Amino acid sequence: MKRKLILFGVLGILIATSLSACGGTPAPTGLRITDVWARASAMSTDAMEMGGKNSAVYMKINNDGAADKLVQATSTVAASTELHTVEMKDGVMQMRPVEGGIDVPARGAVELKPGGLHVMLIGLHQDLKPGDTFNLKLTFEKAGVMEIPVPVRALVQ
Ligand SMILES: [Cu+2]
Repeated sequence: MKRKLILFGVLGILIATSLSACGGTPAPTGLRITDVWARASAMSTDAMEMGGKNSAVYMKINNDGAADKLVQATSTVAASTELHTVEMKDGVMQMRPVEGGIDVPARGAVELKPGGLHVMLIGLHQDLKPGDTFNLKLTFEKAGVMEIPVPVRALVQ
């Protein structure tokens, strides 16, 4: 009888130790961002005349865990940073803000690429030149905030 009690006691300590070990570090999110790049900004006077320079960031969000959602992106290189998608309207490709965020499927991936989903940089404070790098903060519904470096690449025509 006494031996059983001691055994349970040891078990209790083991469980308590493993629980506190888990509590000390953030849970692994399972999100991996790959293939990140931003389009180099156009240096033409046309862009200036149209009220400022814009650019876009593309990436692949890989998810090894449960479903999540990209709800916000922020950066210091532009006046505003929005999540956009592209859709066909009256035969014309148009982009618009994504409502409610970009879904990241469980054990899957979502790709932000030219002609589709993208992070829009509106009103650049500086030219984005090939070879430059800037930071982008991504806020996910479950995983929280992730800050990633974004390399700038020339637009491939
Ligand atoms: Cu856009």
